[in-house]
Amino acid sequence: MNAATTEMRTKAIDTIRALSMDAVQTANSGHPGTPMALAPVAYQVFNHAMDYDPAHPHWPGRDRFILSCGHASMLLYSTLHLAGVKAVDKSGQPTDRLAITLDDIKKFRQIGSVCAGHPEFAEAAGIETTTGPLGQGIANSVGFAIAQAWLAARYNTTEHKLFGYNTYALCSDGDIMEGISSEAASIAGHLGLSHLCWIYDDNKITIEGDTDLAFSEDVGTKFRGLGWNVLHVDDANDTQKLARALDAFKACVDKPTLIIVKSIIGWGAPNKQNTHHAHGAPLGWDECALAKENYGMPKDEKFYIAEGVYEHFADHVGARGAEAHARWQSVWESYRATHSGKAAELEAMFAGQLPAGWDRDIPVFPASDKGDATRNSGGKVLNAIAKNTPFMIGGSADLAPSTKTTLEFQGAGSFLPNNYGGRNLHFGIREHAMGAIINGLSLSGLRAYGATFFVFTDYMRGAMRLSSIMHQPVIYVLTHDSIGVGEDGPTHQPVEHLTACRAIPGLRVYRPGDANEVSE
Ligand SMILES: Cc1ncc(C[n+]2csc(CCOP(=O)(O)OP(=O)(O)O)c2C)c(N)n1
Repeated sequence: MNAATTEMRTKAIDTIRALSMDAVQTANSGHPGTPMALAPVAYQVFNHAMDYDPAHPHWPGRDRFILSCGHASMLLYSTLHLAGVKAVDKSGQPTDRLAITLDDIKKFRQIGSVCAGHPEFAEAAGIETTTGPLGQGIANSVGFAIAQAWLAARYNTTEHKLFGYNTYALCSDGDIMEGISSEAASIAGHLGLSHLCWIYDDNKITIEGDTDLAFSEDVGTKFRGLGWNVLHVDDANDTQKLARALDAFKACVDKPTLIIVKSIIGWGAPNKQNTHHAHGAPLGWDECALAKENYGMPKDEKFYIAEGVYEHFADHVGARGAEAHARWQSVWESYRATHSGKAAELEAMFAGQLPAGWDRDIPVFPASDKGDATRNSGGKVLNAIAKNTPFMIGGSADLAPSTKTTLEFQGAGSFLPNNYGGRNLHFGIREHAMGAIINGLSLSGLRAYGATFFVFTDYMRGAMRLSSIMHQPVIYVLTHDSIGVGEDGPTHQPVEHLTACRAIPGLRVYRPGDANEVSE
């Protein structure tokens, strides 16, 4: 790499930093320190690792990037802006407009800007999922990776590698501490999801201070124990080391990868870096100016983008992505010509539609005095719909025999480490991760469902709330909705759960009273 390229790379990275701190300072609220620290990581992943076409942000074969530490939202917004990611219209087609304009960044956290405090799915193309509640994004990423593995198993052919994409998730100490991430990492390791890469920002700082206050686990050893490929980068500013780690991720074919990156929060801000004061409050214009001086940028300019920075992104993520997309497009054209039936299924999926005839076998149940448990009719209806909706998958948190949610028709099968084509997912006893994973499946285009006893919605409410906020058509099948659950006793009696679910904004709660109400 020559000196001019290195200089431009540094400028590009520092521009992410400066835009982020200026936006936070202008809003007078937000989180400047982590975008400043992780700018090289976002730069490297987008420009040199991902196949992502900014001109077609909904291209189905794209690599995905999730910012799980959503409070660092300016990192994502700055990067998507500089990468020139295009806005999409209602049908997901790219337009000529930018998804995130400089004006949006200047109005960070203000009403009317797509740059909300935390990234909100569908506000701007390039935001693959809503994040903010720590742990959810990385757990979503497991759903993304399961979707990729499933789509590859079901639709790829020897000549047509339609689905080989990678999912990158950037996460913080808080993400890793949350219980949901252990559930999600455990199942990802068990399944050997090798297209999944978590990048953990090991900066040792959280809101209350140093992580020594509450966190002393050996994350690398833990993840190795969970079956992950664990890599280390000892300096977030060393893009060569980041590049090598990202290459090692791509070379690993049997495990998910965790890259543990040491960073300094608020890097470059002389009085605040490496302290929790850089986490969640504006630095102050004086400190911003000092940081810019350190970066070699004009210290009094705000929202400054040096000449050549946009072009640098266009020459890297833009050019790489356009090439990868063009290659994919020709594979897709050939697939459509030779596998028209399967291609039609995928087209419906890409368009967010249900296939024609999805409801044609929904049963009508004869009237009966005795009636039947709605979980039984629920299982029949679910099977009838799934049979005619080829891209519908789901499962239960180890309760399928009770929730009656096993897909039993021919060819359904189980999704297992050695069989990624199965349609029955076995989440294990991990309700919270199940909720986040089905969100990830849904965001990947699949129709997804998850099942457990109604009382255990307590264990996955965080994910259910996000399904609702993101308007994802996931289905939660919640059985044993009765205080009459018998000898299981009070721990298994859903008492307040109906009210609690109905209180989640936008969550549609149906409580069928008999078999035919299930069908309806
Ligand atoms: C589930 C959840 N609990 C609490 C918070 C509030 N919160 C935001 S950031 C943060 C911790 C910050 O530490 P870290 O994750 O290491 O991020 P960094 O300081 O490196 O930016 C907390 C507790 C949250 N966003 N989500």
